[in-house]
Amino acid sequence: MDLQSVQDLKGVLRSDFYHGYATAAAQIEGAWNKDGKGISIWDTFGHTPGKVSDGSTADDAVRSYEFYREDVALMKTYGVNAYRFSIAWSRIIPLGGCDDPVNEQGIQYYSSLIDELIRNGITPFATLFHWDIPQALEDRYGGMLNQNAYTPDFVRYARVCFERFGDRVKHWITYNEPGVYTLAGYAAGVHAPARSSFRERNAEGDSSTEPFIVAHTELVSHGYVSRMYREEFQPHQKGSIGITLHGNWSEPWDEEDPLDQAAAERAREFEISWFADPVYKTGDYPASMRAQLGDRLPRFTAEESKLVLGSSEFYGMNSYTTFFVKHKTTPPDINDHKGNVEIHDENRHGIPRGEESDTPWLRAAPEGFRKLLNWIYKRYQMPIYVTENGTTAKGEVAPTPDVLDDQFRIKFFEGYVGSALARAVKEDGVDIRSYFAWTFTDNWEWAAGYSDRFGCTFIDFESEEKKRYPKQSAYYLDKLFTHLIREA
Ligand code: GBH
Repeated sequence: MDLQSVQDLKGVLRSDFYHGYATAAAQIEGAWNKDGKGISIWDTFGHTPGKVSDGSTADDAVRSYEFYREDVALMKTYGVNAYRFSIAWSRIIPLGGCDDPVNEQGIQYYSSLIDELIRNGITPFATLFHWDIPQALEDRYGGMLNQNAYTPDFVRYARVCFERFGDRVKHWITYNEPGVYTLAGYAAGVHAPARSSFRERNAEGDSSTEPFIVAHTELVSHGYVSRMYREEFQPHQKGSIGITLHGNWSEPWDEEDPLDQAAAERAREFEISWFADPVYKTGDYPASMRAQLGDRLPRFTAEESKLVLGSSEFYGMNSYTTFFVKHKTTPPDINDHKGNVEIHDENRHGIPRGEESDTPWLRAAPEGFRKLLNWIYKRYQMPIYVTENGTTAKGEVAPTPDVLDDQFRIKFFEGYVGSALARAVKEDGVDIRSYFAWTFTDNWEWAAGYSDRFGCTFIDFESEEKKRYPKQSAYYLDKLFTHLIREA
């Protein structure tokens, strides 16, 4: 666990750099129907047989709803100065709608969590939406498929959060990975609300249209919430507001082939610029998407475009891995949302995209992360807040000394933070202001259930109290950031 490879990087990160862990309410809280909480689409999903690979639900998850004080104390021993959590909409407004009642017990929970963080010198970053829309809104009008009905409900929910927490929360994120929400939920149909064109999997849905409609709703409603915050709250609360986008690095399969280079750029645009161009660059979708999707891609009205462009005060970035991308010679499938490309694990020379984790899509590829930081910074010219990055590791099944000494994860962080991120700042001049590791503890990894362990803390899910066991990577990150961050 030495810092050999980063010796030359002492103090390269700004003295006010934020580092800590990111989590999501539905993955950690448990208490799914306690203290007045309404059910979310993820409660429904977890309770539907056959949806989650290990058959589990998030009913208890890691019980952070009860153990948040102990968790903050543990986090403090990990040396963090910030924590990114999400608020469960259905705890705040159980039925979700703009005329539905507020649940004071839900408010109380987040208020106590925020106080506990601040008492411990940990800066709260709050995400309003990390995929858990109240089920009642899905039932009432189809959730985000209905932009006009949905938008006032999301705006009112955000208003309640700003009113009740904004005196203490100064970093707001409207949406976590709007692209993953829509693609996994409405294109692949493997996440809630489980809609797609594929009838063997989902009873309803249309993968060729719905993902683009839902994405449009997310962008426009984000725009309204951001405007409200900046007009009504920011002048006295003095916080900032933005959105967090997902994105992996797309590397050409054959780096010499202009068609593969173009395919990789197109893949980045479909994955990232779909959201980032409207918000940071043009107020519209990328031309490559319009060319392939035509009228299936919604159009921004002039008013929407103006609202969305400039609506995020920083670039919230989640990234995990790299893929090789090869051009196709056949026309795009109606359900394609990746830019009509082939995705590969190896490039033309047979070089793999990275070392395998315990999660099929995720391979350790720090160099791709550095390239992506550069690509985003160059295209969008915004300060970057890395809001998620992390990994699973093979063989983490019990809290044995070997497993807790998680060298694979340590090596992952050494590469992604110690090499890629710190060098992107020092040598490439990228403006990076935070790093949140995914994640604090093992948790409920959505449709993968409890099998994919992303935590820097091992959880014994069999035990009643979901016992926590620190992994060495948590202490490594502490040492690493102490070294990298400039002293004030
Ligand atoms: C993030 O999504 C989420 O914000 C977080 O909640 C989650 O726990 C974390 O990452 C780890 O997964 O199975 O081949 O169809 C990351 C983006 C998008 C990655 C969906 C996995 C499914 C690929 N994820 N993707 S596949």
